[in-house]
Amino acid sequence: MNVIKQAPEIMYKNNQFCAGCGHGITYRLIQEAVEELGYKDNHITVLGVGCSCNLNTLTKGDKFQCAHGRAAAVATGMKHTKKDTLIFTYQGDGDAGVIGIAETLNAAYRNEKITVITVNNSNFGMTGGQMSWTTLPEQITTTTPLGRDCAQKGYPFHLPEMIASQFTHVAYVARGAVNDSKNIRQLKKMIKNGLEAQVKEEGYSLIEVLAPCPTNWNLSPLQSLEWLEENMLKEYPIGEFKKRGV
Ligand SMILES: Cc1ncc(C[n+]2csc(CCOP(=O)(O)OP(=O)(O)O)c2C)c(N)n1
Ligand code: SF4
Repeated sequence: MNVIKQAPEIMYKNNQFCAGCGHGITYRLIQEAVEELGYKDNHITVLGVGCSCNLNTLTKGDKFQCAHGRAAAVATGMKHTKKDTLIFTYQGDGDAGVIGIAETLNAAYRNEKITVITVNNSNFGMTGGQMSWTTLPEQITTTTPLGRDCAQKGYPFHLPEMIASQFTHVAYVARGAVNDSKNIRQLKKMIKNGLEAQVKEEGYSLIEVLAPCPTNWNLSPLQSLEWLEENMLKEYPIGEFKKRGV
């Protein structure tokens, strides 16, 4: 039988994500883009803390596990010493936004030639589904059991829009989603664009990925995709907020 398509060589075939989790498909797209750009043996995944840590057992490629929130600073240091290596962070929304916002913004402000990839599943997945800045209004989490009351607990946070509007010199900013095949194909292009912007030394790039977390949403994998489409896509529109070369 002819092989039409297979997982990137540098991925292990097993993973430790929950059924229906969006992390696995996201990281597969990243690794496909890395291989297509010719960086299979010359890249470093800079890992945040959260369910993203499961990548420690998912990829054979080089990776570095940071303290919570510090990935953009670590990636910056790496890039300054290894200019020819493709260096990207892989972080949750809690990691890149809530706890790591200083690092994420400082790297964008300086237009560091790194790529930040952050998975927005609207909660702190690894620690049991607590509220994140990205939690939707009225969304039930373990720390908002009656639903997020924004007047008391703040409003949803839009990281790509913030970076693109405040740091207009950065190279590329986008938000994609993994809820259906059309969006998955579009996300792959976004990820490749962001990584290519780094390869061509255009500057900082950031891609946010809307992804399901069935375990903490208390939904089945299928219901999670529907919930993402009906709720998250409205609050967090997908698209390119800073295109390359503009
Ligand atoms: C300094 C510090 N504070 C808190 C924690 C606990 N902690 C571990 S993962 C996590 C949240 C991760 O959420 P997110 O970044 O959204 O990733 P997800 O697990 O949802 O993919 C927290 C608060 C920690 N490890 N270190
Ligand atoms: S808790 Fe959520 S984010 Fe973490 S592996 Fe499970 S589904 Fe994925």
